Amino acid sequence: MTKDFIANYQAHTNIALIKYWGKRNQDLMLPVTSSLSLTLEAFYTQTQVHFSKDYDEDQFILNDQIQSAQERQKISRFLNRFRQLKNTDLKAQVTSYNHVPTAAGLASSASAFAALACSCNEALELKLSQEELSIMARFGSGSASRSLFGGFVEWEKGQGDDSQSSYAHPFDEADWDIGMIALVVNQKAKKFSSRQAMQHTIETSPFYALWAEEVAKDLEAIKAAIKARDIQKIGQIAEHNAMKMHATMLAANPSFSYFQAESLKAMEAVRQLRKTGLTAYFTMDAGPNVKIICPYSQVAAIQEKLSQDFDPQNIIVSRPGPQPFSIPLINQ
Ligand code: 2P0
Repeated sequence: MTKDFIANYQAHTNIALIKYWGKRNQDLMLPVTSSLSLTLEAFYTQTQVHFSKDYDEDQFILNDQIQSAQERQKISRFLNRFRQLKNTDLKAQVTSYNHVPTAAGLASSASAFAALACSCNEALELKLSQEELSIMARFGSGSASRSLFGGFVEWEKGQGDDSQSSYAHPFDEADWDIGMIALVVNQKAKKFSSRQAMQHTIETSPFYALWAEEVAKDLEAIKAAIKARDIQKIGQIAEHNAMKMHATMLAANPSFSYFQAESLKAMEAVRQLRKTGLTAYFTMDAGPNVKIICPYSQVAAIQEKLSQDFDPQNIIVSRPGPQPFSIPLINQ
């Protein structure tokens, strides 16, 4: 009799302080630069995978909704990599819950593919290391490679076309006074995927060549600042790095931007917070929402000030988050 293989994992999202923007090899999902992120406690995905001879085809259920054929195919391609390692053709049911508050409008592909990779590893008894799982998660979504670890995480770009050389590793546990606040300015889906946007930037932006050089410098500087627990320095470097990434998009041809009027208002609000003596710096990804890096001890004061200009429901506070962990199975 064929055995069933089942596991359920929780993985947390991460926000890059030194951004990943561009692939040197799209097929192998290899990035142009290394990047560095902070895993967040407040936002996570729980994903159960169940490989069984009872399924004729893969199924993908997200937040209790059966997903489209296109979404299912993306998951199937990801599952194929694990099936190959196990030398099995068992189909699977993937049941996933995103605990990224719907209002947050934050990307969830990082936590989603990290959780799925961990569940596949355990269900199929593959015994892959965290680094090997980071490589597997990378094939789902680049940023997912970083969600295999908690705290501050560095994703190494690796060498040449060596697919196995690019993975994440923990850099610092972030078990000190640091937090992040997500300021949600728009809940609608983004206009264009980051995957297309980063490729368009590489192909058309004259600023892109500078980007890779800047990232190398920012990465060294932020690592020193993290080791020194100098949050002001960390914030300054992260804020500048994010703006340089967005500048590459403004210089693309045709140009594009994820900035919306409310994003600019949020960035200005953060600058004003600094003028009142608070320690707060912003970063922004491939969407209009703004994230604020600050000491956790200041989140209440920052929340109170921001509540004067933004809906308190749209101000979501987080501590640094953990690496993925196993959770009880969902009743079948
Ligand atoms: C990051 N972003 O480092 C950067 C900053 C967005 C801006 O990683 O094509 O969804 O699946 O590798 O990981 C978003 O890109 O893109 C992202 P793919 P992904 O967090």
